[in-house]
Amino acid sequence: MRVPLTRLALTAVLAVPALVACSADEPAPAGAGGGAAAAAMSLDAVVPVPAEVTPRDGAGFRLTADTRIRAEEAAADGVARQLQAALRPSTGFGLVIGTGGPENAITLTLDADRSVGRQGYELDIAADRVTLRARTGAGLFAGVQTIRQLLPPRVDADTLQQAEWVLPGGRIVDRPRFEYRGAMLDVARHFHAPDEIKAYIDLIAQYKMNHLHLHLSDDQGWRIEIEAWPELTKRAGGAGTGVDGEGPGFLTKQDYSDLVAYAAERHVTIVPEIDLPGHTNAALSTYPELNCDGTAPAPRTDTEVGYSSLCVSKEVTYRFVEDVVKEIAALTPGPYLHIGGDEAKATTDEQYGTFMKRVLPLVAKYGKTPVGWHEIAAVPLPDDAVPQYWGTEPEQPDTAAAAAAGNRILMSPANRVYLDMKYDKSTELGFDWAARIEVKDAYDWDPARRLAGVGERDILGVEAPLWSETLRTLDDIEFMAFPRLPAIAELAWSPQAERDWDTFRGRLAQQGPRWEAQGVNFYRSPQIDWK
Ligand code: NGO
Repeated sequence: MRVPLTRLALTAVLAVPALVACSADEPAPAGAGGGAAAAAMSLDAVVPVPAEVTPRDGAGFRLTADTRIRAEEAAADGVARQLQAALRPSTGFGLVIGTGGPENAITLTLDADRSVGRQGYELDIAADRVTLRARTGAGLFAGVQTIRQLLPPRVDADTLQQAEWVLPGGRIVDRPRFEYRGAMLDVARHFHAPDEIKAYIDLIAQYKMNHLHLHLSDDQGWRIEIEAWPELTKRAGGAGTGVDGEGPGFLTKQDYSDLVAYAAERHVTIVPEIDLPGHTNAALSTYPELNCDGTAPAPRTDTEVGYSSLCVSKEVTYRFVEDVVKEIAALTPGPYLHIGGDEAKATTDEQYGTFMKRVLPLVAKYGKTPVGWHEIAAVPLPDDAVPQYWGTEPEQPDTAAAAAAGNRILMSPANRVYLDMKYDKSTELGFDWAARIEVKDAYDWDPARRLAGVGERDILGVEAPLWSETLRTLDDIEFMAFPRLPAIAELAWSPQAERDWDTFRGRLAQQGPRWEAQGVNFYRSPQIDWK
């Protein structure tokens, strides 16, 4: 059942004093139950579960009005400000960023042991100080997400809260299993405005996801400004272009660059996708010359797939694709450019091969690494190309052959990680063509044992796509993503040996009050004992 909770309503609920369980000068013992504000979290309450957790008996670290944040290197400054901004509204503490001694301070420093790698961190929580070490800003940012989760859930409220702000004592050493942990948002079927995309970036980043793939074009709409082909967004981004005529809109280049910068501050890389050569009715209906017969088809807002294709035999097709790739590559500091390639059923295998043979090198020409849905593995691939497996079967020979040839694979098996699949038969939103996916289905599998011929070392990462045929609002997005997205984030970050459905259920339950504090609309799965 859908539980509609607006941000506003939740903020109001959280501000009610009756929910404040303990007085400010009477610290509650760590680990005690009771009021949401009373107990310190336990050191292993984190999602994704860290690689190594060593609790320490005795007092944790108590944040007070005098606690400072220290950034030992200039490069740690930005993350220090993010930590300050995350904790200030709810604690009401100034958390001044400065130098001075390490006592009663949270120190951020870039001198971590090499073993944490570029994305990992070490967190030491003692009674008199907290030390977060990493080798990069990304590692510090990941550690800050852990610190947030080790404070009482109401720390995530944006209004002043009364609570004991105690971090449990101990040490965490953490690093990701896979370097690429992603979410995908389809802004083509229904456009989602920059503010909604930013909200989603914040939500995924707190679970240490570091890529957001934007599906920018499809049969229904074209959602990114291309200067050389200006009618694309004028017509195919305009009124009536979302599924069922709802959800029109597009990103200007400025919007897109703002999103890229916003994401980068949160150590999230945007991966743009232009779906080619199929899923292109929006372009075909805008520019007649892209059709083999020179006639533009009517725009379409239904949810059929597999009927459209750019004309593979015309030169203008490759001028079009090159212009698009060039302009998008210029907006994209990240390494990847996704060229779709799925469900090109209106194209013969030979035409598909001809098309990809010309388009894959264009991505390289503009300095990017091509990603494509796994159908691209049917053609000869450059060494660095990344097929994204979205099937439901345990075998996909082309993808296995690509892995054997050294290409890295992005794992998105639709019956495990498609966030647009219904949870159960009562879910109003979404589809069920691949499966109904309850939280346990999303969590309880191993990416390295999912696809024949694709093992741990062949996998670049895991990505959770959210297609938007049935989604209208940010509330809809949140409802389909939570709680499955954190489950998939853990699958992609945590060592397989540390993952366990039973302990995950307990840790996930503790995220519920956090989402309530944040105003996130989530599915209260009956598989989880929500507090
Ligand atoms: C498929 C299809 C998309 C749909 C989605 C819906 C891929 C890669 N192509 O996934 O066009 O939106 O399913 O679940």
